Amino acid sequence: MPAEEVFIGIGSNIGDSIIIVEEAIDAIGNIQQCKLRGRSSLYRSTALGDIPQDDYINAVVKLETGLEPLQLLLELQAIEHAYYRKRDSEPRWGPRTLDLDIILFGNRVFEDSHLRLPHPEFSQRPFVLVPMFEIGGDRFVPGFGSLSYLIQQAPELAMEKLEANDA
Ligand code: A4P
Ligand code: MG
Repeated sequence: MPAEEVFIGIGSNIGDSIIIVEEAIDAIGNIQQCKLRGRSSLYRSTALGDIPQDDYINAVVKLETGLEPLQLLLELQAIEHAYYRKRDSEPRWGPRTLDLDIILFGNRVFEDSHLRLPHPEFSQRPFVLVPMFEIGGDRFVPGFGSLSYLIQQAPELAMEKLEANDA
């Protein structure tokens, strides 16, 4: 299959988030035409945004996929739904059981009403940038700059990496 390298951001702050994120990583690895090529540690961080809510557990995975971006988005939404995320009743940036975002899809730049690539907020989110750096080291993201530069300029956010035995 002609494979593209994809980074997916995973977040949860409702329920047993550590277990939910670990199960989501397994589920992503089982999507058709997808091979898991790397996964970050889990990170706990203060919620970004104006709505007071619990801390998030976040991680990033790297995939190779033969799917097209919108096909992959549908697969990810099916996994979100499996965790009973009630999309219509949740405020934007509010608490969520499981949130899966496509961060980068190769070097594709794309925008329609369902999907924006790269993810519009990724460069401002330490809980995405730091796990990406952990998986793949520094890399240049066209139109944005290197991950190390982006990490330096991103807003500060209280964040800790969980060791394996914290789970
Ligand atoms: N969509 C467009 N582009 C993408 C993409 N690249 N990947 C569309 C995935 N989906 C994309 O998504 C709404 C729609 O975005 C989807 O139907 C899809 O077609 P959503 O997941 O329901 O998100 P939302 O809540 O409406 O807004 P948004 O901006 O996606 O919220 P976020 O960005 O997911 O933010 N703080 C910490 N510490 N950690 C977090 O993980 N997450 C959020 C939620 C807020 N604060 C956080 C965290
Ligand atoms: Mg989302």
